[in-house]
Amino acid sequence: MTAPLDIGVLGYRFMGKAHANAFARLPMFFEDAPELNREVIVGRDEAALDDAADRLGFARTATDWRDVVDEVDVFYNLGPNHVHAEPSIAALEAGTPVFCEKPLAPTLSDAESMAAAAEEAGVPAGIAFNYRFVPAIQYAKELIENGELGEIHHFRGRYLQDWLVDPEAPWSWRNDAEMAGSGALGDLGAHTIDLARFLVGDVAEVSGQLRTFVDERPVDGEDERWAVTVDDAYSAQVAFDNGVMGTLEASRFASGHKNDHTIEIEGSKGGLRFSLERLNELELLREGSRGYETVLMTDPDDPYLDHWWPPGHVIGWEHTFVHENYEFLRSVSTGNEYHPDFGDGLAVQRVLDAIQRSDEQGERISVD
Ligand code: SOE
Repeated sequence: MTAPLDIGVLGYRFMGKAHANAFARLPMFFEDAPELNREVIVGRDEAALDDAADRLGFARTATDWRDVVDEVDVFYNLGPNHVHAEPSIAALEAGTPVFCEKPLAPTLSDAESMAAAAEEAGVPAGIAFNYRFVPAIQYAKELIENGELGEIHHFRGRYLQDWLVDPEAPWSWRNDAEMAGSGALGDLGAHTIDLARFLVGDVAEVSGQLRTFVDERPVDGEDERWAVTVDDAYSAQVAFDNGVMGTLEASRFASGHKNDHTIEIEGSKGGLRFSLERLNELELLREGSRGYETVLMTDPDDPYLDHWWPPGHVIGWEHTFVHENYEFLRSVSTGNEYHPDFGDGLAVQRVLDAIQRSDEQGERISVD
């Protein structure tokens, strides 16, 4: 019998909860998932850490990631973007597999160092592009690979939220270029670009536009306003290596849209449409059909669905984290390759960087 994997997690807020939920669900629903010990949770605020350890089921806490990265079997980096590089590289240098939240880093050069460290370490290094693990997206990939949509012509992806449309919404690290790298572009656009690469192929050229609508925001609990140094929204026209045309967009100012990630793909034989707000469905145009039909993705032979409920019993956003953790942790225990990995994270980062440069230079930019 193999020993359980000791898990160490940096970060206990939104993403900490999403991954801890996945750790708890895995033994219940995925019989062949490796056994886990939720060993240690890392952060700076001891009281908040104790509370998080209790709620999320971790055995102990630590206030310095340096004490943890070489002690555990897997290191999860779920902190803000500016703490992705140093702890992840240290863990990889200690030979510890790493799973890191997206985008890979605030800057292209940090992302390059992280991908190089992963290459050198030769252990699994995954990035949390969880939307690959929506059953409808996996099914879409199968359809495209089997040629059922024919030759792909168009990719359209937009990720719309509205939590910053109120100018009095408080400042956070997500509004700061040093800590976040970029705004809607890196936080939301990274997901769309990953799906574009997963479903359609690599991006060769971009023409991008970034915009900040509110330049400063109130700091919670203080009588001050701090500058917003990232984009609130971006859009880009992209050309894929294989000739596919694409348009991408993300915003935190899209009134009425809460977490609306939409993908549309058209090919010579058919098309598909996916919306995260209806994640159990895929709209499909099949060859010879006059219009789109809505397919409910809850049958046991749909990707991952045999682990959950009887047909028609829908799943949610949190299940994408269970699926990605299942695949990643199995790659840790079996030694099989995991994707998306740090190489995929770096490829996305190159596109993010090119879109930003294209906006700054006012011209179309080649991704390499
Ligand atoms: C931002 O609001 C956010 O939480 C992103 O950081 C996540 O990656 C996305 O899945 C949902 O929205």
